[in-house]
Amino acid sequence: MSKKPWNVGVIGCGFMGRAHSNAYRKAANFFDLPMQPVLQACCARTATDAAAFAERWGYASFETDWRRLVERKDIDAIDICTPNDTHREIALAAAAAGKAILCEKPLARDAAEGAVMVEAVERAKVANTVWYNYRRIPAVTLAKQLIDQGRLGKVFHYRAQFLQDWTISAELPQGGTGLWRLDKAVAGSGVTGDLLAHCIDTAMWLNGGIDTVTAMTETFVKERKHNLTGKVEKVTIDDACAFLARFQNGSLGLFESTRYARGHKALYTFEINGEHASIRWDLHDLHRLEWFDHKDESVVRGWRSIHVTDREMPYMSRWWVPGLQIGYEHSFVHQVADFVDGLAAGKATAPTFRDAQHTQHVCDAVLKSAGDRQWATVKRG
Ligand code: SOE
Repeated sequence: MSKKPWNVGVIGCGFMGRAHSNAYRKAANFFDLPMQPVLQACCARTATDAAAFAERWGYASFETDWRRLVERKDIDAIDICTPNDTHREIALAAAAAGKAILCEKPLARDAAEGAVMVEAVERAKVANTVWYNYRRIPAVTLAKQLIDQGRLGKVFHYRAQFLQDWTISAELPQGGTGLWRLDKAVAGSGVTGDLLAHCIDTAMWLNGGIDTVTAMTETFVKERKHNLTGKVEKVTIDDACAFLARFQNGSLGLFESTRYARGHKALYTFEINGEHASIRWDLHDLHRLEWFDHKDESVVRGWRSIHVTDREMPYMSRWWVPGLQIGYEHSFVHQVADFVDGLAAGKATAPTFRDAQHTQHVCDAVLKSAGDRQWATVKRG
């Protein structure tokens, strides 16, 4: 290996452990990275799971205690892919050990936890990022470029939805491996922190900060068997959440998320309406960006569907040839590539913990507003 190795320790071997491992393996094959990501160690609770994951993904070693992994001298970066209630403790230990930290979204269960994490990484001066991966889908990055070029003009409306349908059955239990997202003690919230956090991150990246919100939430199934206690317990997460927002640039936001939209598995969509043009994106068709430009000649004016595969488009010169699209997994590869480039250049890679903390503040305001049935102001910092 001619490049300097960059040794990664991944904690958590579930869905995101797989998505990130795949990204570390591929990033240097497709991008000219200044360092070579190395799958140095993974960590799961049991030796059987950790060994199987290490074998499948090609990790050099494994641990069953994340503290041991964080203390290891041969690890440069810690990747936190565990449930939300563990993010804070692992991040604090990793910062104290001087490791770079890549944390799965949301940063924390709430802004109070997030604040401690931001303080820890900034005090330790360790590189940090949060995996809000949708920013790095080429069509979404292209939307950012078009907006930053001023092509939309003044923005009036921002609309986003993230719809799923996997918790409709009342027989589905809550808690434990695979279902911790339904357990408020572990997840912090329901769709607000899990799904709307993505929408909020993208929205503030594309359209700037949010000042105030008014929200409503609902928990449709009130009780579920808890996998850890075996008892039927109250469900305290939000199954669905909708909110209105006022952006700092004067535009109006409309956000909706639910796990009860029968027929939708992961329908993340956003639409932005500006003075001159509009943009629309849909995760189910993620390689396309819909674009309407009022400057077009009226007889041919209409929504066009841009197939985001040309070499001039974000990230695409690294992949195949024009016309051949990429998908969900590549957003993670892009984040690894950007993070390693940033590390070598001594630059932060967004979204940092501090960026992600802005999203925590919006989520907190949304949940407060729903509880109080009143508008809530989003805290800063
Ligand atoms: C939930 O089903 C989930 O996996 C989220 O946790 C992810 O962040 C989202 O990208 C897809 O849906």
